[in-house]
Amino acid sequence: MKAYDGMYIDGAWRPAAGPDVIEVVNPADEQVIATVPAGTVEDIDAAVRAARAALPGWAATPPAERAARLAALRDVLVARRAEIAETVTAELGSPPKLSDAVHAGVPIAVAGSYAELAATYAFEEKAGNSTVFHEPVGVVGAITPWNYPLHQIVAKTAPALAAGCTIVVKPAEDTPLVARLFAQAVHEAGVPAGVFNLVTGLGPVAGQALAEHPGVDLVSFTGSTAVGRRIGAIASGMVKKVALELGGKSANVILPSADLARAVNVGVANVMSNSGQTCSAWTRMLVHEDRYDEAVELAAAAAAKYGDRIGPLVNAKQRERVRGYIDKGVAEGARLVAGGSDSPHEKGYHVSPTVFADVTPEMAIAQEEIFGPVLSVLRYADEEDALRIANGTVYGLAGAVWAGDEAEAAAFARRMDTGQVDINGGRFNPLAPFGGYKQSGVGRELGSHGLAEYLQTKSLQF
Ligand code: TXE
Repeated sequence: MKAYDGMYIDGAWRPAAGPDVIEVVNPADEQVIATVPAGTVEDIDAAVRAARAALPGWAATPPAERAARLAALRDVLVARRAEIAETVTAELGSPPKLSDAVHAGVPIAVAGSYAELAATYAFEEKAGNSTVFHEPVGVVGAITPWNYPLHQIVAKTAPALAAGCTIVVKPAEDTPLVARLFAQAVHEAGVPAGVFNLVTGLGPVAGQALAEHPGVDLVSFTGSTAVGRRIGAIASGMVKKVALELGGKSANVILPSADLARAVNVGVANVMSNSGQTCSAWTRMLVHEDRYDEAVELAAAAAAKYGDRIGPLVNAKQRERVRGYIDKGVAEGARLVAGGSDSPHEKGYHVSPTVFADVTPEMAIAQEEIFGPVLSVLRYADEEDALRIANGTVYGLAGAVWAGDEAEAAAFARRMDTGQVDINGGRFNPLAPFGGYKQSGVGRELGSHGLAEYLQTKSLQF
């Protein structure tokens, strides 16, 4: 057990204002592996002051130099890749392969993409007789969740720094260790003091203090809808800018012309990966009634094959929440064809890969975000029915469409009320804007659209 000390504020590790600590638990064996300080209002205030003091200098730093720091940051993340993966495995419980490929690999790709974007983005443009300048919004307050702990921090920090903003990050209480590692990486990359600051702490204390701080110009939040609403209300009440990335209930629409086996197998893998703790997961599989039974069989077999290859959920609360949804699905009359709420594990917050058949669109398991390894398979009668079901939730974050040819799938995807759709499987693209329609959120992350969130425009007329 390690007792970590200090907050990264103004370019150095400073003692926390109060004595309280947060215990970090390994969800695979339920052992306490570390403690970190629980930040208070005073810590947040010190961090925001440091960010404000650093803002004029960083905003005036030429984009090429900001790009150089981001490239250096990417290089440090590459050099520390194994350490990142091990840290995420320890505090999130993800299998080592996933920790390397996704939890370390994706942030490296995103940091790299912003090193390039900072160098190439048109921070100044002409519009008729005007010159339009894209200037940094100011001090960013970032509140991040635990499900992709480093990615969520990098997806906010890299564009903020590229834009010329300074930032205070309050990471999730379950996963503060990789956040601390990231602060070290920022330091090693030569990012000037005060540009990036980290305060670990509880959401209702440190998170709330950050959202409410008058020195914060933009609040960027990823997490639950309930907290997102609260933060949105605080931010808009204070006329701050706000970006919210909330939940999802994404549809995986398998059209009759699709390669069914591939669509189902990739679809199951998408849901089970990271033990289902992915806001964009394709948790509703929509299959034509003629191929429904075949798809259910394939999905159950694919899920059973996963068995122990998925890690535990992040904590006991999440496991109870997911088990609750599984019990609810059974009570609502859905048919359990793989998994269930029992787990063969003695230790750890495990839930087996679970598949429900005979799910109807109004059931809770087809409407609400479960955030666990639980797939619902729904049947549709024709394309219009599929579209109605796909669009029939309050969410609109992501989705997938499979068809015999890409054009057919893309035509369907254009009619979906959702921010991102993978066509016949898709491929991860760090430049693709990511964010929600409807109640999945406000704003976009990644690529140039993600950078634009951290900019405000000024025009001069000549
Ligand atoms: O989220 P919280 P939880 C969804 C998912 C999951 C559910 C609950 O459905 O099952 O949310 O997860 C900080 N003021 N997502 O309870 O509480 C908190 O410290 C300011 C989807 O873990 O929203 C953490 O840093 N901040 C999601 C962050 O908010 C507060 C990823 C997220 O925690 C706060 C995670 C407050 N009052 C969960 N209360 C996604 N979209 O990817 C908490 N926080």
